[in-house]
Amino acid sequence: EQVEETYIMVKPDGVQRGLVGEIISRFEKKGFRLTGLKLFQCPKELAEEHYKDLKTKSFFPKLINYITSGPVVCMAWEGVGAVASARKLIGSTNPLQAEPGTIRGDLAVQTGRNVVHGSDSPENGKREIALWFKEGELCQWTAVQAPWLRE
Ligand code: DAT
Ligand code: MG
Repeated sequence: EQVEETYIMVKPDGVQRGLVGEIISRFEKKGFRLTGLKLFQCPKELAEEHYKDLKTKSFFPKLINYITSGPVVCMAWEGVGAVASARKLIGSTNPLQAEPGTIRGDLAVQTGRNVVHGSDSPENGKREIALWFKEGELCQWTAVQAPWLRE
């Protein structure tokens, strides 16, 4: 049982479609702790660094265009097993294959418009939070519900 940090981001389509509250709500209700939150217009260089592992893919230029096409909502969430759990809440990359009940399964129809990002490993969680947030933008706090979430 490892406390992990994960970087979650509402992509520009999620912001444009008015899904910010809905998406935040799913992580809140699950019981993770929010440690960072901001609306942000992502510069091209940051998008390229974030998705650097996909640089050789044919869809890379379109992906960068999409992510920089409007503001995103950047979030840092923390919790036991938070990385894998958040990926489950988000669902498969292709929203048509994502299970109902997941964010992508419920709210999206195409891979190129899949409304939300979540880190794929604890290492990438740390890397991405450091990439998208400055130190003073993150908050550590004690949630009053903590003893009601874990015994
Ligand atoms: P995920 O976002 O589920 O972690 P990923 O890291 O493999 O998926 O890819 C990052 C994003 O790139 C993904 O959310 C949407 C886009 N993408 C991935 N595969 C794609 C494909 N085959 N065609 C178009 N866009 C793709
Ligand atoms: Mg990924």
